[in-house]
Amino acid sequence: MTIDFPYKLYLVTDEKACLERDFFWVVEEAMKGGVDIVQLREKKLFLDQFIKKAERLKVICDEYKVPLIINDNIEVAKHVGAFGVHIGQTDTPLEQAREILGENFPIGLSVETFRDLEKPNIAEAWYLGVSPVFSTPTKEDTISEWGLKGLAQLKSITEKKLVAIGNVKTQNATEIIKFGADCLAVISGICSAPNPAKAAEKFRLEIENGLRFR
Ligand code: TZP
Ligand code: MG
Repeated sequence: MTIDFPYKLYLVTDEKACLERDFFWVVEEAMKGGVDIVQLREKKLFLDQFIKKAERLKVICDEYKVPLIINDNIEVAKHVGAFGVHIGQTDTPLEQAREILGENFPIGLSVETFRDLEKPNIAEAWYLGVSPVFSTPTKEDTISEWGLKGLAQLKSITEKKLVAIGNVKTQNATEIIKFGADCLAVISGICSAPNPAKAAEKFRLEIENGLRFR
């Protein structure tokens, strides 16, 4: 997998986290503020609704030239012509996803433990989601967290780009970058912010700060 991963601020969507505001407005504001990659993450929608939402989001992402990634669902990703998919350790296995999607389709993969890195075909991953870097109320079924030390260790053993997710806030963003994350993935820090565009701008600044130490 040799597709470039130059992205720095990754919005992972969650309708609930948007706090009654229009979902598409929140995502668009986030892109105006500097989000440069978006993942549609839907756990409860029926397939037809999932596809409709993905199609509408794709139009907006295309306007901003921001790649759209679909969480978990390979069929939806293919159907709407998404840029890529993101899979976790309990989703379709990477090798199977690769077989379905073909050689050059970007597939992001979450890793939760060092053991996940030993699995065959890890080389097939487009990037690694460091999941969770910190535990978070947004996702309650995680068992442990990588922490900054774990993140730094990961960085030292893999060449893959690392996307940190889990309680990533503007307050800890610089630190997470300093410890080895190449990109920050955020749900509530942007979706629930009073001003999602401003929040994204602040994240971009903090990321730039962190990169100066690398
Ligand atoms: N995977 C690991 S943590 C997480 C996901 C989807 C949730 C991140 O949400 P937040 O609100 O940015 O902590
Ligand atoms: Mg998943």
